[in-house]
Amino acid sequence: MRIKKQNTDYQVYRLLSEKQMSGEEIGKRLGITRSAVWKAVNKLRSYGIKVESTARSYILVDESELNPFEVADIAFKRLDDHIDEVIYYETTDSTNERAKECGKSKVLVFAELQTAGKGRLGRKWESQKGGLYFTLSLDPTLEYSELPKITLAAGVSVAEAIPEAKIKWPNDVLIRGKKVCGILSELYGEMENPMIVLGIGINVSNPIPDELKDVAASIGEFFDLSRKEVFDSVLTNFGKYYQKLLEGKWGVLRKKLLKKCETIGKVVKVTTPAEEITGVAEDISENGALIVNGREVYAGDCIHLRDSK
Ligand code: BT5
Repeated sequence: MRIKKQNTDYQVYRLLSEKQMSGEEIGKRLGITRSAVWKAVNKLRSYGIKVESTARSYILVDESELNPFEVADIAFKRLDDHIDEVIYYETTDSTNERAKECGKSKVLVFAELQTAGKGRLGRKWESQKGGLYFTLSLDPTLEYSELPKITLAAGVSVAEAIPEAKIKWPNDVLIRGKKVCGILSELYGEMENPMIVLGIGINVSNPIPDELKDVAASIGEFFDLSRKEVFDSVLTNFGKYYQKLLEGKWGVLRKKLLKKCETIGKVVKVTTPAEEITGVAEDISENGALIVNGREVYAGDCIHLRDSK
């Protein structure tokens, strides 16, 4: 299902999410007839959204869970100029694949569950119902060299949305050592003019398969947070930090990252396509790289071996 900012049903949802309103008032505000309002309300109901009607007004029954219009509302509010269409799936293979297929920027693809969720290097991302799985198709003017910073900005955005959360460089968010979020940013399109998608998977209340329980967890095992709360906070944070990146203010983000990143100060083993580097993770550079033994590393699998002191 596709929701654009200018869709009447979305506009009606947005007004009703602020306060109850008569059909006449909604019609006036949106410049449409009362019968068009009624049609839009029925469309919302057909998606399972509870809208009560009294003699005087329509009332949106407050939902603590996410529905497609709530996803769109949060995306449009929090990412403002950066998203103007939301594509919502009950089930899809991978939101990153769907976003790439769109071939345009300013789109957020969201799924309740993924049948072929992807990690890096062809690995699988378990995506059962109860988690958050979404992908942002980003500004086409972004240089692909910004990719590591975008992944890190997303990590900080998630880590700041969850109590106790820490970042394990480059793309994991952990609570008490267990992975609750993974991030996969990808380049696609033409070589000379690549586009960027940013995929985020967060375990909120989805079950974790037995074989991953030693390394992974859902937020719900530690904190009582709804998907709506987590989604809203993550997008609020990302909206802020993405703007900083577009303005070239990486320094602000780097400071936030250093506070949340538990990789710094550890002896690590980083495996890149070219080599394996073992040493102390000293810092995150001005370019968004991890500095290990004085060398810049932009991407790779990282294992924390021990504290350096
Ligand atoms: C990642 O890869 O952590 C990136 C995950 C990105 C997922 C999002 S969901 C929305 C969007 N659409 C997609 O298809 N993907 C993105 P990596 O660092 O390679 O970690 C993968 C490893 O994490 C697996 O090999 C497992 O060990 C572990 N893992 C798999 N599913 C997990 C889960 N739900 N929670 C925690 N760990 C998991």
